[in-house]
Amino acid sequence: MKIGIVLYPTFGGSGVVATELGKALARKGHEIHFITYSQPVRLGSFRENIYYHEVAVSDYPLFEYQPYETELASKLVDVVTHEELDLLHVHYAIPHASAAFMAQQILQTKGIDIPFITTLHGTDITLVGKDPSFEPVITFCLNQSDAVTAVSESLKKDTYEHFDTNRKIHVIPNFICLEEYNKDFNLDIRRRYAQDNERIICHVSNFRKVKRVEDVVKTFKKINEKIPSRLLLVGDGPERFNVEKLCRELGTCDRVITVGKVRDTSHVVGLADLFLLPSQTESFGLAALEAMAANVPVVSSNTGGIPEVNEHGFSGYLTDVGDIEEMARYSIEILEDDEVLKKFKANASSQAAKFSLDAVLPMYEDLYKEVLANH
Ligand code: GMT
Repeated sequence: MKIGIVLYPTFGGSGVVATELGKALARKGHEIHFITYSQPVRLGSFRENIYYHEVAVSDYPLFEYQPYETELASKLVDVVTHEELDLLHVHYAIPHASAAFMAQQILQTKGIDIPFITTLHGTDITLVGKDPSFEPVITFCLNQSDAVTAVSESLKKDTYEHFDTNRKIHVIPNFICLEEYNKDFNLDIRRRYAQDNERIICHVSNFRKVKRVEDVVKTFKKINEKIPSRLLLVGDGPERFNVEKLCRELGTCDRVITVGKVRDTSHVVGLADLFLLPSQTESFGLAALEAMAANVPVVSSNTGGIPEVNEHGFSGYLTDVGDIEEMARYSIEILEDDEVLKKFKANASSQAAKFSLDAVLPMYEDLYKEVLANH
C-alpha cells in the first residue's frame, strides 16, 4: 500500500508512535510518505520505502498566525495526487483530521477518492479536545473519518463522553520495538551517574503541567531518605524551571541529574531501576511502556489508560494522582530488596512484550485493508 502519514514531528508520544509505525510498515514493503512541517525526530537516516514531504509554513507578514492547516491540506492534495497514495493516516485530531478532510473534499473534485484514518492520542481529546472552541471541528472530523482509532480503552471511553459521536472507534494500543531496548546496557555509563550501592530513579516527559514532574521530585526525596538514590530527569518543557527550583528548595540538587531532551530515550531509561509517571491524566503512557521494555518497573498514577499498560503489583504499582506518600512507599518496596527488584524488572519486561510491534502492527494493516475494501 502507499500510505501518507501525517504527524507532529516532535518528541511527543504521538509523533514517536506515528514514525515507528511508518518505519515498520516500510520494512514490510509498504511505501510510506511522512507529511509534516519538519523532519520527524525518530526518522533518522535514509531508509528504503520512506519519503518525507515537508509542509512549508509561510511567513507572510499579513498573517499574525500562519495558516498551517490550509498549507497542510494543500500539501496533502499535492502528495496524494502525484504519489498516487491509497490512504491517509493522520495522528492527532487537531488539525490533522480537518486538514485531511479538506484534502479529501478537494481531491474528490479532481476525481480522486482517498480515505483517511484518524488516530486519537490523548491530549487532542482529553485536554485540547475538551476546549469548547475546538469541539465542533473535532466532532465533525471524527464523524467524517473513514475509520477512527484510539490508543486505549480509556481514551475511547473519554471520546464518547466528550464528543457527540457514536461512530465505531477501534482500540489499537501503542507498541514498542523490543529489539531496540537493552542491547547496550553499559555498567561504566551507569557508574557515571550513580554508585553501585545507589538506585537510579528515572522520569521522562515533556515537562508539561499534566505530567506533575514536581511529584516526581517530592517522591524521590522520600525514597532517597530510605535508599541512597539518584534521580535522572529526561526531557524539557514549561515546568522545568519550577522543577529545578523545587530541587533547590528540597536540597536534592546534588542527587538529581537533569539530562534535557534526548532523541532516543531507550539508552538512558535502561540505566534506571525504577520509572516514575505521576501524571494527572494520560491516555496511554508510552513513556511507561518504554521503561518496561528496558526492564524497568513503573510506579505511576492510576489515571486514564495507564492501568491498561502498567499492571498493579506485577510490572509496578498504581496510586491515586498526587499521592506522594503511597508512591514513595511502593517505590521503596520495589527498590529495597534485590530479589524483589529483580522480580519486578523481569515482570516489567514481560508486560512490555504484550505491546510488541509484532502484535500491534497487523491490527493497523488489517484496518487499512478493511477501510480500502469498504471505501
Ligand atoms: O504526553 C503528551 O502530552 C504528548 C502526547 C502526544 O501527542 O504525543 O501524548 C499523548 O499521546 C501518547 C501517544 O499515544 C500517549 O502515550 C500519551 O499518554 C498521551 N498524553 C496524554 O494523554 C497526556
